[in-house]
Amino acid sequence: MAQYRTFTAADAVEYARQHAGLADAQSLVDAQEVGDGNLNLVFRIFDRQGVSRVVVKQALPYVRCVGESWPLTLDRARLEAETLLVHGQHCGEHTVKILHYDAQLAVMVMEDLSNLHIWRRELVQGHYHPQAAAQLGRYLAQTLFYTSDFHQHPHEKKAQVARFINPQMCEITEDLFFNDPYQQHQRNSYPPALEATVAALRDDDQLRTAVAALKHAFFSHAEALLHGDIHSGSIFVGDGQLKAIDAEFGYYGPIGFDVGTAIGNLLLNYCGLPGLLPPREAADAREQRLQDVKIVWQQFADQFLALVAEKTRDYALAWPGYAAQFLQKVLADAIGYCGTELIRRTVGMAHVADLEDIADDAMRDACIEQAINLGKVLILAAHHVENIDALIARIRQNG
Ligand code: SR1
Ligand code: MG
Repeated sequence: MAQYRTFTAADAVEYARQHAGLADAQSLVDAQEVGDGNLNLVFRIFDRQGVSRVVVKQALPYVRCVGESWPLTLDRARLEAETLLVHGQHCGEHTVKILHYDAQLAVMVMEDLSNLHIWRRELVQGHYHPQAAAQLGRYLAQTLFYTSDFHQHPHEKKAQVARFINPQMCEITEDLFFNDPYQQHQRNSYPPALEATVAALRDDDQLRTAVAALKHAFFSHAEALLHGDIHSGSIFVGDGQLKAIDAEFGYYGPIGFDVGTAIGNLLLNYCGLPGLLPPREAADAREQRLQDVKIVWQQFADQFLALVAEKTRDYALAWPGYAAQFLQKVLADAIGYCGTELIRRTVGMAHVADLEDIADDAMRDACIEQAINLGKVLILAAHHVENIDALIARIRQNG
């Protein structure tokens, strides 16, 4: 069994030659490290013609963007590969293909997606991909239904919950989403001009109670195998396609967390657009984002309900009307988690280009403040929003 070592570019090429399953494996000659996320090494592997053929991703034993002072489990590579393999079984068209993985080396070989684009970069540049929202809704419905109690046998479900226990990665989310932004913490980072806005989060009793409930559900509601970090930087789009990547935060958690994270990142873009694009284009793109939010939810909910009607195996959960009631709870959860994503991406340590790329300081601060305030409104209103149209109306009122 190979012992862990950090890959060089040459190691990555050799590994891809051995494990990518390519008929012309020896034509792989070069690697470029392209990882721009917070955690891992990512190599694109090229053949003699300079064509990018596969991707080799390796987990480092620490958080890349911080360094060795923040150690992090290598088991996240296994969890990522296995989450993507399960999601690929249930929604192959929207999940990156894993060709090989090795838990000891914390490495995986994946299909090359360089014909597609990271969705966040497209949204920041004002490039619209009209198919993406519906496809994301489908990915969420398929992966979350088939791994839930609506479909899995109770014994199998419990075995899967155990297989995907992911304490260290969950702890990052538990801290970054639900703790840091609501206290003074050295990891936080936000414009000094917004000190009063951020201090108000710490002092808001109703908000803190609602955030506690969201964290409690994140700890304890093992509803389905989540992606766990399904933001627009974890999604490739283009050519009429959408593919989810980067599932190292995968675990059994509340379905609304994935739905809320996805919607939250569309709303981060919505908040940033006035600072990213000229006024007219920004206004049009903001309307598109609101439509995207609506489509993600509707596709998710319609397809989840259809799957329940057709394929639910559990006698009690198949009772007519139960699934609709459950989805009402998922909507409330999703709105709450969406709010926490808006706040943690603006006040906490991990920021997004949708706001950071705004060149004008005053405009950037104004957009960030809007995102914080919208996040707060959504967390507080989550249980009082009846349906997706009411959610869109709330967003319009507050943004
Ligand atoms: C320390 S990791 C910070 C963030 O980066 C990842 O992409 C996750 O979103 C995590 O919360
Ligand atoms: Mg990631």
